[in-house]
Amino acid sequence: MAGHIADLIVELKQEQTLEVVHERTAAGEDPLIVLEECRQGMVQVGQRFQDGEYYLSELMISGEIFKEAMAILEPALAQVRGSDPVGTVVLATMHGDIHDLGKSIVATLLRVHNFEVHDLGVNVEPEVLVEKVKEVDPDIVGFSALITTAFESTRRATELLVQEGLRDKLKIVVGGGVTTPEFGEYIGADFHTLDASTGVAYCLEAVGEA
Ligand code: B12
Repeated sequence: MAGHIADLIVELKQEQTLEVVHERTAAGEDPLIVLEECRQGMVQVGQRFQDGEYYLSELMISGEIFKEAMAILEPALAQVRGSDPVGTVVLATMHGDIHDLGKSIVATLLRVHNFEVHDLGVNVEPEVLVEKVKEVDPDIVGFSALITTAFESTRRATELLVQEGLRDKLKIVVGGGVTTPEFGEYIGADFHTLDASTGVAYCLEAVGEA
């Protein structure tokens, strides 16, 4: 039933959500459709939080449900992938920011489109990101930012990439609820979006796959 999973996530029904995700995936349904319904559920939870209807505890529970649903979907998503990676992406949420749901969606979609993804997680120090870039030589660095206090560490990371002579070898993409095109310009990103699919389309174009 369309929208069913989104409703279950909004109602914080953990067991039922995971059961439905499992059943629909096992029945051979396109995992991207199931993923999209989970994403919609999270968007609605975010809306309720902003409307003052939900509090942090509800956010945390829904975040857990979302992550567990992604873990169930992962094997099915792996099957829709090809074998040779089309490019390499380093993803991070920088120091001061622990939000990672949007980044996880981006990581999943990039993997579905056959990118090799190095997800450094949350609260990442700029130096750690730069070390990873040196190690894996990515085509793209993706930043996720959900809280304004992490804006400076995100900018610092791009400054460090410039200082280390790494900036010209890659594209920088940024997304996340509180970001704007102006923030993208502020940190010197090549592309800004609030939509994971648009971000993936840009990455495919950047590696000549679009
Ligand atoms: C869920 C949530 C949480 C959860 C996070 C769980 C987790 N594991 O991530 C919890 C409860 C832990 C949490 C904690 C806090 N939160 Co909070 N949280 C949210 C909330 C409601 C939703 C965020 C979310 O996950 N949205 C759903 C995802 C799917 O959307 P998204 O991240 O935007 O991602 C999409 C796109 O932007 C894009 N995208 C994202 N990243 C990237 C990266 C790339 C490269 C690309 C291409 C695309 C892309 O793709 C995604 C899908 O399309 C937002 C409100 C909101 N409306 O954004 C507040 C919000 C972000 N939180 C906020 C705050 C203040 C906090 C706390 C400080 C609260 C507190 N008082 O303790 C702490 C943060 C501590 C910290 N240092 O980070 C504020 C930030 C305000 C600001 N201007 O800075 C917000 C905006 C709420 C508000 N209106 O006040 N939060």
